[in-house]
Amino acid sequence: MLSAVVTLALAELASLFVAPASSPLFAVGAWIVDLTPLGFKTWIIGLVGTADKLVLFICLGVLLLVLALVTGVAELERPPVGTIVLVAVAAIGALAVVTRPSASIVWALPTALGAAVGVWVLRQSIARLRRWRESQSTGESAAAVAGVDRRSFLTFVGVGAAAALIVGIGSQLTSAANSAVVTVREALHLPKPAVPAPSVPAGAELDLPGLATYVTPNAAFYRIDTALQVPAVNPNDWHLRVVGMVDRETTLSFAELLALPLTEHMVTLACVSNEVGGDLIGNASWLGYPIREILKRAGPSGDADMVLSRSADGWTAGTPLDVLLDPNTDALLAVGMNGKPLPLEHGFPVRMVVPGLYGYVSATKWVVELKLTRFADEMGYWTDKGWSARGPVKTESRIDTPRSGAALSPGRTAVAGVAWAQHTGIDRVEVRIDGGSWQRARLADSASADTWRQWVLDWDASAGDHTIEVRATDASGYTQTNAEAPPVPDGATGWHRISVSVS
Ligand SMILES: Nc1nc2c(c(=O)[nH]1)N[C@H]1C(S)=C(S)[C@@H](COP(=O)(O)O)O[C@H]1N2
Ligand SMILES: [Mo]
Repeated sequence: MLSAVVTLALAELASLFVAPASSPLFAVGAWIVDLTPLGFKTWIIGLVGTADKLVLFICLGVLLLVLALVTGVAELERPPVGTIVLVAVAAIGALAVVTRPSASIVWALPTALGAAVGVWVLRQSIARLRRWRESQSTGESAAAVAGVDRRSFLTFVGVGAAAALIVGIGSQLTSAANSAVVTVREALHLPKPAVPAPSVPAGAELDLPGLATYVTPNAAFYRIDTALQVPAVNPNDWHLRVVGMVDRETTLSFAELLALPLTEHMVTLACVSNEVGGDLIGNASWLGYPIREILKRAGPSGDADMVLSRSADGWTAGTPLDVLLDPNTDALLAVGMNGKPLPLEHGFPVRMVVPGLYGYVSATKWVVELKLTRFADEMGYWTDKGWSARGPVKTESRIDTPRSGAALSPGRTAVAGVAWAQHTGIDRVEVRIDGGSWQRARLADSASADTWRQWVLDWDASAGDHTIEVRATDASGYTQTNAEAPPVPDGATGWHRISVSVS
């Protein structure tokens, strides 16, 4: 176990100097995610939700512990089998690293260095263990020698483990907190928008306890992505390439992007994986440049119907070209979120935000390439994994307060929540108690049709157990269906329903 920890710690340390993504632990994690059959992945995520990455690393840790035990016992009983096992496991790690998107062969160095020292530690500690065992079994020179050999082994292991843990944890903290990108982000001043967002009407925020705030603070904004390590993209090195079916390929640097007249626009972003009543949705003000203007510079071919956007870590989304070119849709290449540069986990330095489409087909974080292509020719990351190629956001509503299962006192109770139909707008929200008649809730204001709206209904709660249901109707006249569908393949449907007891 000591040599396993030493191997990993040194690989972490070396990866700070080579590339953050050259850490074998994270590369193997990403590999496992890629190789896990879809059905199993969906089942696990259904069980543990957004704790999936934590669960992955715990499983990886247990697997490594078992492999380490095998290595140690094998080296003690049948040398050099342990060494061979360690080198083989490290070789798998190195292979995982060099097959990551945009990896180079140099990325294998941290794993190789870690494994080399790991093997040395393995042999040293096993030699000491063996000496201790032999001095015990021969018994001739009495307990004194055995005591010396025992101390020699335990000191080596103890000091080695402490050093490895300090190096490993220190490297992790360094890569997380002290990375150049964090520093650059903190020093960054975003320009004022040339087209500021219309001020949020005072009536947009009902300010009720338990109700999601109209604007979601950055720190509370849901996060969904496939990145085990947040990609570190330095804005000074960032370029967006527009390629594929275009008249002329173009590139844009971060400085060029910031010099353009930026627009600010409030958009509610939603995840297709959101269950009815779920919280994978948030509303923020985004600062950015219209994607349509960037595309126009490159001159998209009339035959193209999709933009395949790609992130620094190789993730892709396929967005309908007509949505991106629509002059009435503020699809942005965003640099700011609620007045701050994008947080690292939300796509720093640049991401896409497209009103009306689920994130998996539109909201590429750490975006570095837009490729004009056709739905018939290419597909985004989730499209061959059971999700549909197109993902317009479905009209939905959610009850935030009271919470399901709440114990209430009789009398006036605010039933409140949010409803959304991005880019169409919410027209009406209705609530019914115990399957009775639908009652119209009071709608709060909103900045535009691209955001959710809060709603509230005053309910005179009587003693007993009650069911509360909600449904929304959007500006196109469509009323939410009660037919229940799971998130796969294009978003959940059904009415959000909660139970409360009043006494
Ligand atoms: N690079 C990258 N961008 C991505 C994803 C991803 O996995 N990788 N996930 C998408 C999905 S599925 C959603 S719902 C949104 C979530 O954005 P957020 O994490 O900022 O809330 O990001 C999108 N952009
Ligand atoms: Mo998503």
